Amino acid sequence: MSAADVQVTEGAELSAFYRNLAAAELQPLWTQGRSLQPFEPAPATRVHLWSGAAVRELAVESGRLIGLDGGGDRRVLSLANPGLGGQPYATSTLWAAVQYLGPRESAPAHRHSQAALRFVLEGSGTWTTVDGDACDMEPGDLVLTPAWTWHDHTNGGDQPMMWFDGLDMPLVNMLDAQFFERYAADRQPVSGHNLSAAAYEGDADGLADLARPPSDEESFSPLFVYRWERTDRELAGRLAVSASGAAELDFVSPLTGRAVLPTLGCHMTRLAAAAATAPRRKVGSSVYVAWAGEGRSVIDGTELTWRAGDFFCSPSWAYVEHHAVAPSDLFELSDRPALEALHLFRQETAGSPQVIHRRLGR
Ligand code: 1HN
Repeated sequence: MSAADVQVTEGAELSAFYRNLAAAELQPLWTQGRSLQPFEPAPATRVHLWSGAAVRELAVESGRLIGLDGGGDRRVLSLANPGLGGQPYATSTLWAAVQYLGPRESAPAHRHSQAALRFVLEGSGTWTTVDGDACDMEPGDLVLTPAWTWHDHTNGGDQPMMWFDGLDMPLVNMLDAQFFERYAADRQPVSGHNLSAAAYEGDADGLADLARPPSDEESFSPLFVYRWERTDRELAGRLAVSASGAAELDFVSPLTGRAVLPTLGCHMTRLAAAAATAPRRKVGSSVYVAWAGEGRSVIDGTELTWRAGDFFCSPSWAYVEHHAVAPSDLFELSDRPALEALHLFRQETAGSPQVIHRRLGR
């Protein structure tokens, strides 16, 4: 028997072996390459920017064309990352969307395992009721609807209302941990207005790093609304004493000093004109709302040019640096608390700005 014959025999034997593996629903590790164990995160999430003007126009159109009674409970347009194969997710772990609620409309009460938060973009006269607490929503306010809290939105005014929705939906769904329940009536009873704000809205509570040690008792912040007026004041105070022209804060529970929700973190960056943040990378993804100003961000070598109203995202382990052209505020939603809880979080800062190899945006 020649060497060639042996190889043919081995080849046929191996082919049969691989067929038998497949038939037995087994897969060998040795054919997978590095895809299962990359040397560092290799996210499918792509760096992407959604024009705020374009999103706004389509959200307004959805208000004209789509009723709230047509199923879905909410009139929501999700930011769909082009790297995620048509899934309605902004990143592999974060749902991000714009919700439109017309004058005198209300979105019915429900609850779900997925935790949610809102960053109000425009409008007035609307409140979100969270477990009986009717929280007024004004532009720049952050409103929490933690996992399994009843919530409904009511627009009692004459203006349309738009806000940014962030949910941990991809993460909770991938863990097969999602439950959903409709409330028996359209709206839940209101036990009072702005109750959590009255109880917990101390001067800088929930915005500063608190001296009090974290407690394990609460999984989410008991303060459901973080008013823009306080956020703005706190950022202004920090910027006034900042040598770099950048001021940052985390939104935290006034009770524990921990992130507002166990799975979702919120951060705000204020930049003076011409100021920049150092290139930083972290495990986990983020979605940014350009709340004020204009500037550019470099993410993994891609430069995004943004102005107030735009949305963009960063994948896990991508270097991110922000440069302001005009005085700017960036709201950031991230999955950081989930990664920290699982002891998977890492971050690092680079010494020099990134080399730009691609430009996206305006
Ligand atoms: C939800 O409950 C809201 O309450 C918004 O406003 C968006 C997206 C998916 C699932 C539930 C809301 C949502 C959502």
